[in-house]
Amino acid sequence: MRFDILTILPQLLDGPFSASIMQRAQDKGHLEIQLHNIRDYSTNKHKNVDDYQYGGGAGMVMSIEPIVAIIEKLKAERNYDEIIYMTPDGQVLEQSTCNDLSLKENIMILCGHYKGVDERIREHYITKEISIGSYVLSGGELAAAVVVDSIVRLIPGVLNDETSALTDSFQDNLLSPPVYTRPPEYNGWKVPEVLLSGDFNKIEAWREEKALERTKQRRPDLLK
Ligand code: 6GU
Repeated sequence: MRFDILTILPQLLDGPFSASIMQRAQDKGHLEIQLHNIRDYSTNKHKNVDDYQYGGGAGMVMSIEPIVAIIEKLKAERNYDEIIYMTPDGQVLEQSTCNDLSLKENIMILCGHYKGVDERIREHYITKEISIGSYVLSGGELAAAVVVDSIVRLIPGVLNDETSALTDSFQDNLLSPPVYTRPPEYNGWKVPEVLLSGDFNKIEAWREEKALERTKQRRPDLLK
């Protein structure tokens, strides 16, 4: 799977993709990530990538020309399954969207800044608009890292048994049950007896009960 990420701040994305599961996925050949600096495609002499908005008002708008230049260049090289725009007014990211996107081959992601991109980019190129929640970030880069991470861990072969995505919270609309490791007693705080029992059926039943209890308490919206 390949991601092309269009950004005015590529340095913000160097860290998230160069450790742990994301780095391993690239090393194993499951994943390729290319960062593209939109400023490199600016043709004006100051290398500007934004301009004042028509109609007035505070805040700059990301210009059409450099973004179209890079999108067209990339589209000429391969077919893209999705061209995603990261924006607080997009559709809020859900596990079901991550699952769908994990089946794609080539995804382009455009990171918004300032007041956002000229609307004509959205009308003519963008196939999906994603937000990661109801709050505002300074730019779409950190949100893009969240999107990529949530997708990459679903690509077959990226996770091993110990880190399997199948038992993640949200995969079955349930939060995960509590987990424990050694020692069985610390400071008088005991691990629930059933987990030490070796009775697989009882343990599974306990986990399901706790997952449901937790979901009812914390995220009743998931059960509807
Ligand atoms: Cl995708 N971008 C920005 N700037 N803020 C956000 C967001 C995206 N998702 C939630 N807040």
